[in-house]
Amino acid sequence: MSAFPDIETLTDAQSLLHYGRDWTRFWTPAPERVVFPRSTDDVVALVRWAGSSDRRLVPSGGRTGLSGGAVAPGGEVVVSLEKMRRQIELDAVEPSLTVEAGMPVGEVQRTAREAGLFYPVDWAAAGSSQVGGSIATNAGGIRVLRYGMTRQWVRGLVVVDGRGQVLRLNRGLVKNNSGPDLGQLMIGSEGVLGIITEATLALTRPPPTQSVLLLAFADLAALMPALAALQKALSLSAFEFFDRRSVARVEAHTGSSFPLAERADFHAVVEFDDPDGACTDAALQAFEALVEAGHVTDGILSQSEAQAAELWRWREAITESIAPATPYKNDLSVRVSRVPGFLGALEALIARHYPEFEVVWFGHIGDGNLHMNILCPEAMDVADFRAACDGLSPRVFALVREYQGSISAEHGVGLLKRDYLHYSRDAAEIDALRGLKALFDPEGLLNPGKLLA
Ligand code: 2HG
Ligand code: ZN
Repeated sequence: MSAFPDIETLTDAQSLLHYGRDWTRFWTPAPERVVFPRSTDDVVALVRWAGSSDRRLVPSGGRTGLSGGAVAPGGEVVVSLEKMRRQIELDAVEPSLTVEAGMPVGEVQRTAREAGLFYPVDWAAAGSSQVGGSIATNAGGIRVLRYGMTRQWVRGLVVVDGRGQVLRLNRGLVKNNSGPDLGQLMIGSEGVLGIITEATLALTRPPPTQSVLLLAFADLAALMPALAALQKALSLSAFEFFDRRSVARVEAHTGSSFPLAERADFHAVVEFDDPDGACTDAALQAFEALVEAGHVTDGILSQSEAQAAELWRWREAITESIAPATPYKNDLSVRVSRVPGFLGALEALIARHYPEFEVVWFGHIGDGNLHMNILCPEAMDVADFRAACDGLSPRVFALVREYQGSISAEHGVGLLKRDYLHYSRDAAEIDALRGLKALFDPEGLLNPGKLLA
């Protein structure tokens, strides 16, 4: 057994609780200790120590995950990257930014902005999430419609795998066709193959001023024709929908009142390029055409950046507004055009089997990604609620399979979805994933129990 390396460590109960969990609340955190490496070499030393002393490591970023991917429920050692948050290089020509993995994504966005550039991957928790975690979970967010997911923006990675090897992957290159891209394998691997310690992220030019339309739809079927029409008329950066219950929850939580006179079953926040108001007329025409076609019943167009931000709040504040009701989250995807049929089928399923459940629907409908949050009834014990939802999950995932979708569009598999992976990945794929695990982490030191059983 090798000696524990000289690395800052915490073992007090409060730290174990704080660093031992993410935003999920279904598992009790019970790590042995929390360690704070300051370099890639420190991480190598930790992996080697874990191998020789029968310890398991849970890589930990901002812990804003929603699938239990960063939870340490079984005496693991939490490896927090938060002390590794240095900027390594800003290259304004490429343009790209190389940072240590513990830098918050919000700081990447700010650094890019200050250099007259833009890091476009964005989601409500971006400010507190960290680069390493966002890559390990291939974070998506609200502008995937235009910019894609984190995967598209990673130009290079430094990873310490479960053998204690340092992999320097792609080294910031734009073009590199020298065989399969191992960096892409690490993206979305949820810390089971390696611990990301550095990343080179591509940046882009900032978009022009954005305007926002808040729309109320006549019915579910209206969503797709509206998306198609708006995509034709405008250059969209987001098309985010939410239902009537989302509005009620945000109103109750924030105390604001919904700005549309007409409250519908389904709404969307639609963001588009509008440099100096040049696209305002096109937006209004598209809106009127949608009203005439009977798809849209009401709407508002933002008149200022401040108002655009206010309209966005109706979408962005949903997660925090429903959090007190211990939501059981499902983050599902199907092909974009199949969303209305899929949502209708899910609603029918829940109404039939669990009529007492309140389900809040919202998500990135322009990407085919639905967030289905089942709220715990006030009178119900959380453990009973969890058990009931676990009973529902196989039925939900059977529908996902029928629609050839994914059981996790963006939140990852973690502990929450691990036992359901086979609903959206077939046996041959899961077998290949196990092969990768055996290759990069033969002793199973990294993030045990996540993604793969
Ligand atoms: C979002 O889209 C996040 O706001 C969170 O992915 C979704 O709370 C959720 O279910
Ligand atoms: Zn989301």
